[in-house]
Amino acid sequence: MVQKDFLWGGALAAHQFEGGWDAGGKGPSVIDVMTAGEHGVAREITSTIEADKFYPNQVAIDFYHEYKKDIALFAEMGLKCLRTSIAWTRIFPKGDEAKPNEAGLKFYDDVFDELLKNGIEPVITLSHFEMPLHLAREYGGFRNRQVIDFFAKFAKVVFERYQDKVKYWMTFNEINNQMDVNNPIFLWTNSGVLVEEGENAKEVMYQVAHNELVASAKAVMIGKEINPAFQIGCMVSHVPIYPYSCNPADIMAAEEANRQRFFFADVHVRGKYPNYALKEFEREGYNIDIRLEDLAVLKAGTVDYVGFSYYMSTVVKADARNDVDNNIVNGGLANGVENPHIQSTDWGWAIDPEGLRFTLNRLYDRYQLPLFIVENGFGAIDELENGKVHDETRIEYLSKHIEALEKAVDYDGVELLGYTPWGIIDLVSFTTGEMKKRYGMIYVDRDNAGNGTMQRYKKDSFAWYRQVIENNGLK
Ligand code: BGP
Repeated sequence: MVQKDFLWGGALAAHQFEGGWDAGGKGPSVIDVMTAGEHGVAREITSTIEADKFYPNQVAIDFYHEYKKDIALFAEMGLKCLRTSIAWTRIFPKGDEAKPNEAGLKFYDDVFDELLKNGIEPVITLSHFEMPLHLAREYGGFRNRQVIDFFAKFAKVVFERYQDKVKYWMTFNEINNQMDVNNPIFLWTNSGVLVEEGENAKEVMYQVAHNELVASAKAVMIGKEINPAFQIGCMVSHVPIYPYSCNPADIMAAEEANRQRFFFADVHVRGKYPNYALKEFEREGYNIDIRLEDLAVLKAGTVDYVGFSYYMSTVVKADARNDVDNNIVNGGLANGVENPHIQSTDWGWAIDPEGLRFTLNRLYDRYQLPLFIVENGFGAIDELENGKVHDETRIEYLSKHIEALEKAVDYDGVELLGYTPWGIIDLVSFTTGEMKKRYGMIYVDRDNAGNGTMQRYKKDSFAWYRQVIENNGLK
């Protein structure tokens, strides 16, 4: 049984559900120039917004205009918290303005007030894949140290404005998935960076990562000064990488691959670079601009908790190393060495509830900080029939993951703040830009091409989750 004040909730990200991409003075973000792809077809990053292309995040599910109705549904479900993000471009439309955009600030005041009125605590990510496009195009995104200051200013403005409404914050969403330099969408959406011809992608990534880690640590310092009661966490995607066999070579290959996944949280939590990374810079001859004053900032701005997403696990085999190196993160992991013991979703993501318990133990052992599962879920095709969606497979997926987290808390003694399943209401998929990859407990009538009534329907999982929350867990 989890503790009484356990934060059962749901997770969303501004660009995937708000819509209103140019409403209330909002500027374009890096995600607003990403077209819709589909499974196996990559999303295109266009240089401007082109009239003949479809950009699914522009309207998304139009929470911007429907927020009161949607929050009423979240309240009916009994959510104790809602994890979402603030669109940086609502507050600073271009990113480098002297003054914030009042209409954008007011929108989140209204949303947070509505949530609080309904007994739902907002849990907020500062940057979930949507930095201002202007900062990406004109400044080179996080390649440029000036962007550290723009981010710090954005953080200061929102911390000050919402200090009495929000306690739990996270800096950058899944900051570690940009380690997968083979898929350009990760570096682009995290940092506003595209690798150019002739550049060493990994070296670029580490430079950008350094600047972003400094920006995150600065935000933590600023936040703590504004309100010492703030709880500010990092947010990483955690995909445990299992050795294929007990062959020591496989074990070591898995260890090395896992380290790549841990790198970002290691810095966020410990406030310094791990030796394995410094050795890699030396070995590979990477020339990273790390200044003395940065080291002091990293040390002073460590996080209070570790927020993470968990969807799947993967497998490493020493003699398949080259393939694995190309597949070491996130969506890409779905292409890793197949695990004969587990099944996958339609999108090839391995379904591994036991892996969640393993992850919780691993992260807790490594960091000795409270953890927060801020994403977990089952992306699937749902059928709406006579206003109903019978999503038993989702219920089964979530039940097994909740069982695993309960075991980690109850039996293993892991400190866990809460659980917010991803996409509590259907929204645009990040990796593919589709609507048909659905996670929600509330169905939204909208298809991949943007057609549909936008009407909301409760899926079977809606009532099931309400019961879980009411019981404070599975009974
Ligand atoms: C994580 C992101 C989310 C979300 C989720 C599911 O990587 O933080 O933004 O979208 O994965 O991924 P997808 O939407 O591609 O199925």
